[in-house]
Formats: sequence, C-alpha cells, structure tokens
Amino acid sequence: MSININILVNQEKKEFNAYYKKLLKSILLNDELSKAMIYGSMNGGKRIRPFIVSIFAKIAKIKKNSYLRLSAAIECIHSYSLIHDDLPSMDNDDYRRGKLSVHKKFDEAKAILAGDALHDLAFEILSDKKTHKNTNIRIILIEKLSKVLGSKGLAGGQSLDLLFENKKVNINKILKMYSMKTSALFSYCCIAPFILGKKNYKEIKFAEEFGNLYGLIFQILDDIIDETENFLFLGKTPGKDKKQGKSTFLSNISKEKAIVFCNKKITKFIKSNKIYFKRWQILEEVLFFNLKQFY
Ligand code: GRG
Repeated sequence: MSININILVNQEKKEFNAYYKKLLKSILLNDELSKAMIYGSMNGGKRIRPFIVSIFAKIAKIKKNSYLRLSAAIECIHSYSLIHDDLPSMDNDDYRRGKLSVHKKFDEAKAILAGDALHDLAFEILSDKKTHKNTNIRIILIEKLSKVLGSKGLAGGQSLDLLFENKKVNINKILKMYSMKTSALFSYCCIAPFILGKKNYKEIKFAEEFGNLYGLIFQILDDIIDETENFLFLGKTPGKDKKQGKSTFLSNISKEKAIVFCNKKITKFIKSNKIYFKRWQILEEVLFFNLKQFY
C-alpha cells in the first residue's frame, strides 16, 4: 500500500489552520500582545506536529474537535519555543518562516511576552472541558506536557544547545540534547491522542518511542538543510549552525553517513515493533516520509 503522505499533511494543515485561527480569535483580544501572538503562531509553519497528532488520533478514534484542540495547544507551545529561540540571547535570528522574527517585527519585550502567553494558552486549551470531559485525563495530558517542556525536556535541551556552542561534544551528548529539545514534543504529539483514547500502557510506550525516533530524524534532517538550503527554502538565515559554532550531529559525521544512520535507526525500530507496524501500516510511511526526500 502506498499512501501519499504529502497530500495528508497538506489536508491536515488546511483543516488545522482554519480551526486554529477561529480558536485564537475567540480567545485573544485585539491588543498588541495578542497581535504578536498571532503573528508568531500563524505565519506559515508546516504544521507537522498537528499532522502527527492527527495520525495517532485517527488510530485511537478521537473526535476531531478534541484532537484539533490538542494540536492547537501543541502549536502554541511550538510557536512559543520558536519565538524564544529567535531572541538575541538565544539563537539570534532576524527571520523565521521567511518573515521578520517576532522580536524584529514588534520588539524584544513583546516577543518574550508573546512566547510566555502562548505557552500559557496551551494549558488553558488543554485544561478546558472541551478537550476531554474526564478531568483525570486532562490532568494526565497537562502533567505529561509540563514534563516535556521543563528542565528535562525542551528548556533543558535548549540550555544544552547553548552550552555546547563552540565545544567539542561527543555524539551521545548531541543525541541526548536532540531528544530533549526536539523529540520530546514530537513524542507528546504521539502519546497525547493515545491518552485521550485510553490506549493501554504498551501502546502508549510504543507511541512515545515512535515520537522520539521521529523527532530525532526530524532534527538531523533539519541540521542537513541548515547547511544545504538557501533562505528561500529555509525561511531563516542559512548556515547558521556552523557560523554560530553549534554542536550538531553533523559536527561529528558527514551528511551521507547521517542519512544512512537515520535509515538504519528506522529499519531497526520497525523490525522490533512489527506488531504495531502491521496493525497501523500508515506509521511506516510516516516514519520514512521526511527521509525519503533526501534520496
Ligand atoms: C523555555 C525559554 C524557553 C524556551 C523554550 C527555545 C526553546 C525552549 C526551545 C527551542 C527548541 C527548538 C527551537 C527546537 C528546534 C526544533 C525544530 C527543528 C524546530 C523547527 O520546527 P519546524 O520545522 O518549524 O516544524 P515550522 O516553522 O514548520 O513550524
């Protein structure tokens, strides 16, 4: 069976963008901070995370309204992380998604606050009964997300990323940093729909590992395109990792070997999780989707 993942990604993106726009309009004001939040989260992202959520939500038979709210919370978090990532004290980029980054379009204080407020909005969305009627389920969703974002997740990973600048860092440490700064949120995209759908422990564990691997491959490919693509493709300053002395996977191995590494990792994971890949065949296509574009 060959499924065109590109078509599914675009369909989900369209559906998500319409829902997200409506949701933000119903919650936000018309003030400067809200404008910065909207600018930072509705400015042309690929919406890959909502796509991953939709795949796992369909497997778990979750109602559309419920999983779109989950995706909205996740995109609020993702946008917050990008707004803060672009700040002068972090990765210092004037551009994002082909447009001025939030601190350049507005100012630094507003970018910090817009990021903070998007982060908070994610929790407002998740804690609302409209996301799931069962309070315990909502608390689990919130607990898991808090862990993914904190010192052992996104924030911790970003801290390592900055700490590793201009240092010789071994590959295992780089992989650990990637698992925190990038994979953790992808893994949440996979487990959260399974939590909503009350899937069993083993299935949730599988979803977590799937998300971790997906995120790792995503980050390695992101490193490659940072080196090989131009501004038009990236929508942000190209070649920045090298210029800023970033320690990345590519500081240790060549692009070609990195691609082989990703392929081997996926193949091994599929082999050791045959039952799930047989039951949910689309997952194999999803896992190979980003990598296929490099062959
Ligand atoms: C806790 C202060 C604080 C900040 C949050 C800044 C931060 C911590 C984390 C940054 C994490 C980060 C930027 C990871 C990179 C992940 C990544 C590859 C992002 C790009 O994702 P895409 O390609 O972006 O999906 P689009 O623009 O398509 O949405």
